[in-house]
Order: sequence, then C-alpha cells, then structure tokens
Amino acid sequence: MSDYGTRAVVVTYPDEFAKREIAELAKAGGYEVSEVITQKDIIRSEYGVGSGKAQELEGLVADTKSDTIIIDESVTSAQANNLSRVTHVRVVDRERLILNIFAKRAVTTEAKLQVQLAELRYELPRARDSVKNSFRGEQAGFSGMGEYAVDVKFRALKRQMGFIKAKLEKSKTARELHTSERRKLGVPFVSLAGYTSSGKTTLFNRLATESKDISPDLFTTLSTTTRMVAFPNSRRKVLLSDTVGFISRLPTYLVESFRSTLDELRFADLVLLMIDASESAESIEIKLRSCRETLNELEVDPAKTLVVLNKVDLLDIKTRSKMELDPLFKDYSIVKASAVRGDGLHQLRTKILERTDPRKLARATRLPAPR
Ligand SMILES: Nc1nc2c(ncn2[C@@H]2O[C@H](COP(=O)(O)OP(=O)(O)OP(=O)(O)O)[C@@H](O)[C@H]2O)c(=O)[nH]1
Ligand SMILES: [Mg+2]
Repeated sequence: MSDYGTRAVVVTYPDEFAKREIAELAKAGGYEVSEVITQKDIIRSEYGVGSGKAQELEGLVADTKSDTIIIDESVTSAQANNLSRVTHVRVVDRERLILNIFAKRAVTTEAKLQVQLAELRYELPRARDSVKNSFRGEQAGFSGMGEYAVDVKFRALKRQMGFIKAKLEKSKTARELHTSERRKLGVPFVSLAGYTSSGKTTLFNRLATESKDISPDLFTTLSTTTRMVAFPNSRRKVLLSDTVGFISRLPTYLVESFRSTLDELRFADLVLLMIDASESAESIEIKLRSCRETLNELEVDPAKTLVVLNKVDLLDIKTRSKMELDPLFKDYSIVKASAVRGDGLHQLRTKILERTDPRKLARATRLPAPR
C-alpha cells in the first residue's frame, strides 16, 4: 500500500490556526480532506483520541469514503494501529505526514539523506511496537524471541543511522570548506528564514535574479541555494541563502536531521526573518513565536535578525500596522515589503547594506556575544 492516500478525515485541536494548518499540510501530502473534526486532547492512551471519538471516526470514514485518518499529533504506533483496527483505514500522524511531504519534495542527495535520517529517527522509538505487532498471535507473552527481535531491529536502525550520518558529515565538511573559502573573500552572509510559504524564495528570486520554484504549497524549498547578490549604486555584494521553511511543532529530530542545511543560519551575518503579514494577527503571533523557537534551537543570535513583513500588497498596511503589526513587532527591526510587487525593496536593500557593513561586522565580532 502506498504511503499516500487520496481522501482523509483529519483530527485536530479545536482552534482555527490548527485546523487551517493541518488541512494545508494534508493537501501538501497529496490528500483531499473530506472532513476536519476536533478534539481537545489527542494524547489518550489507547487510540490517541477517546474511544467515543474512535467510534465516531469509524462512521465518518465510511460515510465520506475516506481511506486515511490524519491525526494532528504525534502518536505511538500502538495507538495508530489500534485506531486503524477500529476504523479499518490507515492512520497517519502529524510527524509521518510532514516526513511524507519532505520525502516527496527532496531532490538533492543531501536532502534525501536528511529525510532518510529523519525517517529512521521517527522509527526508532516505534521499533518496539512494530516488532511486537509482527509477533502478534504467535506467542502469548512478549519475551525471549520478541525481545531479541527488538534488539536486532534497534541495532539495524542505529547502524543505518550511523551510515547516513557519516555520509551527511562528508557533505557538511565539503560545505564548510566552501563556506570558509567564501569567508576569505570577505563577503557578508545573509540568510532567509521563516515559516513555510512566507515568501522566502519569491524574495530570493527578486534579490538574486533567480527563478527557483515557488508555490502556495507548504515546503516547496527543501535544500539551500546561495547566490552572490549585487546592489544598485553600491560596489558591495552579499551572499544570500534561501533554505527550508519552518512550521509549528516541528519535531526536534527533524530540525536535527536538517541541521547541516539550517546551520547556514547560525553562520549568517544577517538573518531575514520573513513573515506573511497578510494573515490574521493570531496566526502571525503563533508563527513568529514558532520561528523564534526554531531559531533559538539553531542558536541564531536574535540581534542578527531583521524582520521582513511580506505580502503587504494584500493588505491595507497603514491600518493593519497601527492596529496590529507595530505592537507585535515592537522589539524587532522591520521592513514592510512585497516580494511579488516590489514594495519596500529599496528600503530592504538599504537595510541589508547597513547591517552587513564590514566595519560594523568587524566591530560586532570583537564584542562578546549578547546573553
Ligand atoms: N500576494 C503576495 N504573494 C506572495 C508574496 N510573496 C510570496 N507570495 C506567494 O506566497 C506563496 C509562497 O511563496 P514562496 O516564495 O514559495 O514561499 P517560501 O517561504 O519560499 O515557502 P517554502 O519554500 O515552502 O518554505 C507563493 O504562492 C507566492 O506567490 C507577496 O509579496 N505578495
Ligand atoms: Mg521556498
């Protein structure tokens, strides 16, 4: 059976942001969403959802002729199997769904390896259950042979992980060499960061005169592209990188698996944090918090960020700014822009030059890092 279904019933938390986001993730995973239902907590022991909800799901799946249930949470394989047994369809959790999207989108060798590593990390804590399942019916208890088989599976997964990590290490070394060569040129590094679909690649294409893929789908970009960017009326240049986007509740191991790609952010002299300003204030707040968390996890110094409030062509920027955006971003240095229409690009270029001025950067590296 393929990993991709066609019609899915989605179970998520009862808030608008969660409902919208999981529906978009499902779409990016190749599913048509037949129904979205909500549940306050999705971490019950037997099925993830409560047993009443599991019964309800059985009927819903049949009525809507769905072949998959997507649970917007990370569940154990035992919970997924239990729910699958009651409802007679495949159960996919949030992490599995994100991994499927990543697997589908990975093009470069490095991205493919990173996805494989993340898959193994996903599987490791579930190995015990999956072995147990394969022993189901063969013996009453789960000891002796069962425990031995778990051990074998664990060791096999660990070995595979070691193998992939070694391969990734090689590409990391090559990348670092490349980076240090570029450092010697004395060209500042600027990296794009932000939530998936905030418009990073659209801005990258504009600034670097490139034509990388953009789309309203989540996780269009999975690998890093770096280009030398020139500025009108200035002899200075910067290296600009576009990379994979963030999402809320991104599992730590996924960030870890993409570490070599995301490390670009840590070494950047300036991080352009893209925000889709056309969304509701509530969404913007959640996404900003989630981006900050991921950047912290990657040890990116907050002082290096410049927020780009993108997609201003879609809103009445004056009213929104005063009422909602300015208070939300009072602690940040911001530029309002439209990567599609071109608004704010002059100001953005000026700020990039200002913030990456070699004299300023040299002074910053002499100062102790802020705590
Ligand atoms: N109206 C409007 N749409 C924009 C703007 N910038 C980007 N978009 C649209 O937003 C969608 C996402 O743009 P991308 O550039 O692919 O976003 P991304 O941040 O690179 O997304 P991932 O690679 O998936 O992380 C596309 O449909 C773009 O056309 C903008 O300034 N205005
Ligand atoms: Mg992109």
